[in-house]
Amino acid sequence: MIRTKIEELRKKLEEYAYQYYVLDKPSISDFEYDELMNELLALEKEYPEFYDPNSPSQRIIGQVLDGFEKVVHKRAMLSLGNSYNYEDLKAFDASIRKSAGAVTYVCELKIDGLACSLNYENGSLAFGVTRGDGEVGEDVSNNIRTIKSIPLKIPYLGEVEVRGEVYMPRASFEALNKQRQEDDEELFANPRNAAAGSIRQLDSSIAAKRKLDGFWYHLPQGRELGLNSHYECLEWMRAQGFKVNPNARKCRDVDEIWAYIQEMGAKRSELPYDIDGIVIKVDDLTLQQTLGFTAKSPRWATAYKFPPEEAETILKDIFLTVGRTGRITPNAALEPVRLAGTSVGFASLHNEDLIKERDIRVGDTVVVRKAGDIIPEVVRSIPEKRSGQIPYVFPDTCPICGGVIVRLAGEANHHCINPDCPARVTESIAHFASRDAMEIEGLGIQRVKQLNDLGYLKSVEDIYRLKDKREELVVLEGFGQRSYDKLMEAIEASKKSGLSKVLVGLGISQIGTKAAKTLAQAFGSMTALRKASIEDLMEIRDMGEISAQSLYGFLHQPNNEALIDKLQEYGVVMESQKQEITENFFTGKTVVLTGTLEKYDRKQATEILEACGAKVTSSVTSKTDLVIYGEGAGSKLDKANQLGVATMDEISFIAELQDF
Ligand code: 1X8
Repeated sequence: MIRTKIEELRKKLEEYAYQYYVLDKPSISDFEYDELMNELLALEKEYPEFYDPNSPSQRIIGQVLDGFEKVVHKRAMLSLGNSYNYEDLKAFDASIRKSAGAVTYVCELKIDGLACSLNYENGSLAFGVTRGDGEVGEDVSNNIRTIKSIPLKIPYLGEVEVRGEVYMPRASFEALNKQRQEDDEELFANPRNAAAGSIRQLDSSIAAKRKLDGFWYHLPQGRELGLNSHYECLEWMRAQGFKVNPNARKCRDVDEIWAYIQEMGAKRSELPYDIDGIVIKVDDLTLQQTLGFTAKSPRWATAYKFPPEEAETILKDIFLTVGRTGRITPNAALEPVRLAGTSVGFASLHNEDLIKERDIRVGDTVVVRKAGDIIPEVVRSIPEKRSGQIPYVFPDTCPICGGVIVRLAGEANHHCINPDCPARVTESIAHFASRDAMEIEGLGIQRVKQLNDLGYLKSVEDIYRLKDKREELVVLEGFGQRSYDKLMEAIEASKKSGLSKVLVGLGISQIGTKAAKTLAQAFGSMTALRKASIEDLMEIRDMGEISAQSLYGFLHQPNNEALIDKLQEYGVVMESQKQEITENFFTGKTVVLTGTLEKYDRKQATEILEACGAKVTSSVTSKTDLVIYGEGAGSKLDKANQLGVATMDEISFIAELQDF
């Protein structure tokens, strides 16, 4: 029977995946695994009637969604209280001992990923949800299924929820960023951001390529399953096929906990994944229940946070970089040093004052730290290790164009004031092409610099002239027919980005994504915007005098006028596009608000809905699509129910809005 054959293959493949990804003990070769998978794929294609979302084939095929469904968590996903030192742990232990005599704790690693909830029914993965704000998360089942160590089937047949952390192993993270660098794509700051970005991909074939993993550490229904301790919960999950971190340990007092913390702290940099602390939980489930929860977190657990990791190294040089606006940032070139799992060779020094205050000199031995474990910074220098280093003098010329640099009174930053400074020009062009602006994929800063050096890209408008240079460009290093054609397609498509994207792309001081959207909606076209006075501009929501002056000044500066004219001539659309309202749940709906909402007053809620493309009316009729109700809603809600009009409470309303 075909059905039996398919089911056998699925079962075998899952067993092999378990051995490989959970136990780390592969029992067949990759080649044999691929053979079996191909056999399954072929059969499933031929017999689509046997489709199963939990077939191992779904781990690689993937699905494309329009958006994620919101899911209200059956039990809130709480955060933990924090501890930072031995005393904090003593206090935590004392508060527990008030309710109990001898207590056993379980200490575990705190994985730096994103918390998710897995829900099984009839032995199958039914859905997987992100933590979200703890109350409402997003259904990311398709992406969860691509994580090979997560069981799609489990022996237990009841309804059960398992919680844990989805993370990206360091090796996957490094490989991903390397690839992104080659493709001139924005890099992820750390494995956690990369994991979060991957789990929120609408196309799960992308998530499948991201090599995510997960550790599972919480079983909210432990007691209902007849278990007595958290440690037993971990064992139960392990027996069901979940990947449970092997470093959990029972501890009987604060000194044992402290020893565990020291031991894991020392092991931290060698782990193949990031951790940001240690979680300490009361082991006994009955005691957990007695202790209960505060509004925000369980009383029976705490998270010990590691202090930011620091390392000593030599400051080899201080060099300046110039941004799009001419702002100059001093940076430290360091003797590479390992810090929180990565090699650090550069750090920002922010500005002149910071260098002076910390008396940081070239050649010094310095202490570096990763602030929030993301951006490395120079914390201090160690003067005792100095041998003749002289105080740093901030240069008075731009390192790129050699022009004067100025620091205005009351400002922390120096600026290069030469508008033709090559650094400013290339950064401006790359900004115009960036994701927030015209979204021209393939025109990152490296490519812009290359084309600028060669004279092809001296200003933003030159972007739209590259299409006349095909023969010269396809022979350039790292280019070729295919990437040239792709770039030209992206450039052509960018012309239709619409007014708000153009406004962002022009890089006008004070005008960011949000202001640009509001302006585009209010004025509808560049022509109208150019005619507006400062007063007209100030009438727009959230536009203050400084933003209005900045925009007005920009639009009436002759060089900018010429640039905008040129762009228009090349076919860049400068009208606000209908699609500027990203199609969303509320678009096109007739909505009635009733009762008192907690988060917004009536006017704010109306503005938000209108910005979503909804029409807000006051009475419920058969034409009403949706009634959003708050506290104390009465007759309008009753009427909606009578007429069978859809209704929505405030939590779902807010959840729906979180998409944008
Ligand atoms: C968060 C985390 C917990 C654990 C590991 N990593 C985390 N990020 C664990 O219990 N081993 S518990 C937790 C939470 O309750 N917010």
